[in-house]
Amino acid sequence: MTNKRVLFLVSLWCINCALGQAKEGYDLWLGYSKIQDSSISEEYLEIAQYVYVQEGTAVLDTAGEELKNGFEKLLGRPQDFATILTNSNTLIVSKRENLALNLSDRFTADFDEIGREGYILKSIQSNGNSVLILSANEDIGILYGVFRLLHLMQTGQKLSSINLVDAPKIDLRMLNHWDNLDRTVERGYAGFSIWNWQKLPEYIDPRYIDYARANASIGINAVSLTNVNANALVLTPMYLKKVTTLANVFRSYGIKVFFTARFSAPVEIGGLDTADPLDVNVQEWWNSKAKEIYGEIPDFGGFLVKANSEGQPGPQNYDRTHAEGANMLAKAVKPFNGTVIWRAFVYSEHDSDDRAKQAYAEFVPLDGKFLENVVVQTKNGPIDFQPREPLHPLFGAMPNTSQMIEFQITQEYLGFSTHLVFLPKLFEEVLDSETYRKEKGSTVAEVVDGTFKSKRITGMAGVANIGTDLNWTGHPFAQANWYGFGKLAWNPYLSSETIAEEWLRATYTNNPKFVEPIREMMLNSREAVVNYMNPLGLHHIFDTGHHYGPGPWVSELSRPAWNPTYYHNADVNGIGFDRTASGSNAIAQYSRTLEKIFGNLETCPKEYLLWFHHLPWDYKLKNGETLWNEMALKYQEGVDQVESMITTWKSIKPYLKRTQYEEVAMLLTIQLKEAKWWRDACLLYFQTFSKKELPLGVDKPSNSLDYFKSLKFPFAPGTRPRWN
Ligand code: BDP
Repeated sequence: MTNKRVLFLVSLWCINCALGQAKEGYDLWLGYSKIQDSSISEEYLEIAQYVYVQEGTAVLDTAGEELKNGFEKLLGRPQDFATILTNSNTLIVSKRENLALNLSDRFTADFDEIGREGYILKSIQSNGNSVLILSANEDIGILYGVFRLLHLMQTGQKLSSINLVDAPKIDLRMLNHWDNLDRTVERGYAGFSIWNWQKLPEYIDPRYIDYARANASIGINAVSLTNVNANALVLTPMYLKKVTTLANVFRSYGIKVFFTARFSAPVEIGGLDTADPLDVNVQEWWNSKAKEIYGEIPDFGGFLVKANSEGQPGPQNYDRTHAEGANMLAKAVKPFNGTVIWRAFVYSEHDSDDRAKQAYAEFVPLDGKFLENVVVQTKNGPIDFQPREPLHPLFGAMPNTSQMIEFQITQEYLGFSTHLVFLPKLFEEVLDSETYRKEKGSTVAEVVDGTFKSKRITGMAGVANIGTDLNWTGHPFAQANWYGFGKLAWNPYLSSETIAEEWLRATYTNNPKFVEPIREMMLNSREAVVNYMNPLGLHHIFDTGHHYGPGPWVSELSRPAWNPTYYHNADVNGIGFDRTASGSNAIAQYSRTLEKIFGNLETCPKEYLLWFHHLPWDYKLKNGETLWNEMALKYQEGVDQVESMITTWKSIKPYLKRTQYEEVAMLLTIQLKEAKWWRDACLLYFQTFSKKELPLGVDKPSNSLDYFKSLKFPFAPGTRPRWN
């Protein structure tokens, strides 16, 4: 072959590659590739000889279109949709009120159970025909049911004997975008914001529709569009028009729009000289702002507010409480059924008390003081979305307040969009955690879904990992975190294993030779990242500002709580944050049972050891290792786990397209490099205190501590300029 020809072929291959890659991942879990197993598609065709879909409202029409599109792709040919019921095998997609009486009466109990958003999917026999019924009380239930049906088909499930009744356990299932109006995304690692503010309201990017579809398919019913470090401009008429357009797009998918309200907006854009929540002019300003918004968006969800934390303005600027601030906004949106989501992620850099204690100290005294349409949104752990944290002590500690949980789907502290980390494993661990606020029924999931104490509003929010990247989330496996978040918000008792399996099958293939090993790899990936970043309860030892990579040595920032050294407290005597009675006594914020468990070295889970205790380097763990050795071995284990992820990924190469395979293979290479970086940098640094050799089995560091300290990343993505 001539050189020219080789060159030509190579470039052709590259172009093909690029084209393949360009599209890879955009469809998320909704690719609906044609069912290969003909016995399965024949079953589906047999069941749905006719399809009757109720039409007539925006949401029902969306459901019909989704069904058509899904059927066509999965079955490989367009399906006839009948407008009248026929006497043959039929799929009936119809609301309860539109079903024949004999059918709707048959399922009365189910209909009573599924509420506004649930659905039933049942296969029955009627006049010698088999009828598959998808029904719901409301339009949105039909849409959710359609997505479920398509998912079942996509994953090859039998429908002939299906008997399914499903409804969400949580009311507000919400994404929080930390998107700025200039389209940068705070802690975003997947490109720019998908909200094209400049071209809105006239230009409706088709992405908005695809985004809404994806969300509806996993039950997400609310989105907050803007960064919690808010810009008041979103409240101005120009931006409200843009928001209105988005709300109009999302409405057909059952999604409500919220945005963040900057507490000082009355001053910044309203011309007032105060934002004091007890000032009548301020109250009136917000009342009329709410009226203006609801005039444009009658189903506007409400405001999400970060106040008096990390420099954001809030009621405390005027010596008012969080409740007074939240209630003022709540009164403004109340006439329109709006909700105020008030964040409990509150700490002051001027407060020298343990940062882990500040939210509880601030909010518990306010229990019962918030108006009915206020929900307090609490992060899963008391510090800040670390690879592992114990549950936040606020869960179950505010029985008279609606309280929702906030997870972070974007991987600020878990390897950005480079590391493969399956977060539902983390979410599940938190949701399953016992608060012990009652004898039974007080896990975090039970607090969040209102089992613990019934609440006016229940909710779960996830900080979105979505951006303009072609595959939406940067890392293709980060899509699983968006997917899994939605699934758990719908049902917080689902297992991460089920979620991983569902996602893999919908996204890649049903082939068990692929699904089984990769499911295991996903399930282990979260523990791997904990091991190579923050083992044994270490936390917040990230490099400052951007949080990219290790920075346990950072100590020079002006406030103690901004410095990693504050969190690990390493010295020649040992390491860890003493949060027992001899230290900050943060354990006293938990129930008595948890206080005892965490406070006692005999019972404190190894995973939280250094979160709650400061221990000598040669402290003996239950497995016989010294603390120093165990820490070093854990760092090594994390690296080994990434090595074995790579081996697993190599083994499934035959089941994927080359581009799909290569993309993850390349990312795993970076993940391994960074896992080693974490191990080496942290161990070298902690070794300056422990003064001990690395135990057998731990690789020698590849570089010096000075080298690791010298690394600087001024352009790390997602950075927030002023805060660490
Ligand atoms: C931290 C982020 C910061 C956010 C803050 C928050 O580093 O960018 O503004 O949380 O949740 O995780 O308000």
